[in-house]
Amino acid sequence: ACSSKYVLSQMHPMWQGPLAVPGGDRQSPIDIVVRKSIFDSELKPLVTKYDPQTCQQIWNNGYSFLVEYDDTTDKSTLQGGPLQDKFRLCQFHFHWGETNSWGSEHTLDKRLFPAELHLVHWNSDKYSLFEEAVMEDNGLAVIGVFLKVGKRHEGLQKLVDALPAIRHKGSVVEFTRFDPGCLLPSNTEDYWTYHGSLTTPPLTESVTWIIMKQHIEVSHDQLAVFRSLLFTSAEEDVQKSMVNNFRVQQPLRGRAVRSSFT
Ligand code: BO1
Ligand code: ZN
Repeated sequence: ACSSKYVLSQMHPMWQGPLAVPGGDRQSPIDIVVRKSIFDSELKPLVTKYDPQTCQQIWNNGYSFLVEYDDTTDKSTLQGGPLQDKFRLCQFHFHWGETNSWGSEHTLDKRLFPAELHLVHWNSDKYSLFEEAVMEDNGLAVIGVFLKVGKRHEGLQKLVDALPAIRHKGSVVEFTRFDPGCLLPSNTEDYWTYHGSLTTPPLTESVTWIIMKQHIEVSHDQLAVFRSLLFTSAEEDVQKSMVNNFRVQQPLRGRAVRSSFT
């Protein structure tokens, strides 16, 4: 076994260089092998209480676009499911591919989806800031939702309409009154859960992942607008399309993936 607390992660084309990251035994994303997941009757339905008034801004961070929420109070929270504590929403973002054949970070029996939504929450019962929670075992909870190509998603369209204003890395615009609950599938009772990590630096192993069984549908045109974003800033002379912003799959290393359904 590796005795060092730190391992060198693989070089990632979008990261600045190789990074020393904690652990290595519970990294994300993973392939969910459906027939190996373990039904747990103790897993409760998710309880999301999202206040659209806490929505603040949307920005291009050079890796994805982030919709950020005011997380100074418990106004937008996640409870229940596999969680003992209350978690506060701080942001959501997506990962997607250059075509509809891939783009998700998690996979189901090796099946790829064109995109994946991540709703990021931190434990406000135990910690007072994201920065504190991100270092801790039970610090974060991220909901993952797969996107499939089909009919246009009405809720997503308000977001899509804001994207041309944040085409370049580093651009930010005000974005308010967006209810993140509109991006959840109708059935939030069925999900898989496992212990993992953030999928971009700092890659800390602080995340309870909750992956929804039901996907949401978005149109090809809506995903095309995601792909019109840029990894590059306005100052750079060679523009790079923001596509394939997902991490490669990580080994399960004996972890259990539990399901809330049979
Ligand atoms: S993900 O959901 O595993 N893809 C993921 C990966 C990285 C972060 C969040 C979620 N990073 C952090 C940044 C912080 C920032 C926070 C909330 O997101 O490291 O600086 O405050 O936006
Ligand atoms: Zn993510």
